[in-house]
Amino acid sequence: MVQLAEKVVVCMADQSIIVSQDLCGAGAVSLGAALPILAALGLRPRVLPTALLSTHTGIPDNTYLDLSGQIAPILRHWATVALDIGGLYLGYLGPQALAVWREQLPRLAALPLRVVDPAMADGGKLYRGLDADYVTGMRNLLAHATLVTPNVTEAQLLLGRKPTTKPVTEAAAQELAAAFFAQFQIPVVLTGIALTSGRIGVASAAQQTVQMQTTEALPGHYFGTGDMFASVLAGRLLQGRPLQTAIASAMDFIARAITVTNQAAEADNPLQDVNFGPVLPTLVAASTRAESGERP
Ligand code: PXL
Repeated sequence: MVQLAEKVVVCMADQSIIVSQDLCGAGAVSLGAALPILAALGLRPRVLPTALLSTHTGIPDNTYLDLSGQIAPILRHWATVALDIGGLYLGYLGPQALAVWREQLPRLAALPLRVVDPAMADGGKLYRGLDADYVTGMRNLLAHATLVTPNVTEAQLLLGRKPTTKPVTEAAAQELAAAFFAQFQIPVVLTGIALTSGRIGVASAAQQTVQMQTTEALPGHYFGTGDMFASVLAGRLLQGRPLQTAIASAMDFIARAITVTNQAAEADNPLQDVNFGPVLPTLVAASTRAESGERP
């Protein structure tokens, strides 16, 4: 029986996923978060880096080498190799890569899982270097996704609303998720919602249903939490978990990672990134337990 369960782990988890976003040499965001997380989940990332940066753009004067010219040739080469891709996950792209993906994503419509995290803004503002055209381009890209994971600012911008920065009620968060689904007709997971109750919420909307999960708000404000969330979520969905289970797993991982980061008193970390490495084993253990029939 044990052997059978272990075999199931291998079969379920041995899946390839195309991951395209930038690589920041310092600051655990984008690929720096996605690759270890997906690997811990037993998945095989097939990586299309969109750009190489010295740090995330929260640090002034970061370097930026655009790599988007490589995306189409790499995809063409991959098409000649039996890669058996099960899904795709796009995160922070940058302007050039966004244009490339607007061409390429429609061609990958056969992939059953296409998660687009429209990583472009937070705290009411677009990230440095991105503008209103980027929002328009992202709106067009979303049409080809099967799941979108904006934070509140990104959802508001994509809906053409004025971004807000204050905590929102659960009802307002659910309305935002429902409005997003109504406009784009794509299931949405609205992440990292600061609620008036003082908790953090994740609202999801698909068809007529809006659901909300909440968790304790932990101290600290970190870069990359949205990337970590989308990575765990995409990985769990590729493992075949139901959406609400995948959301709970992503929320749990982030809470653990922030707790470890806060314990190390990294308040003076100039990159303001999360030290999630120590909690990666919780993803491995949860995969193994869940595949062998236990609850994660
Ligand atoms: O999603 C966070 C992120 C990813 N990549 C780059 C960023 C940021 C946030 O600022 O600048 C390049």
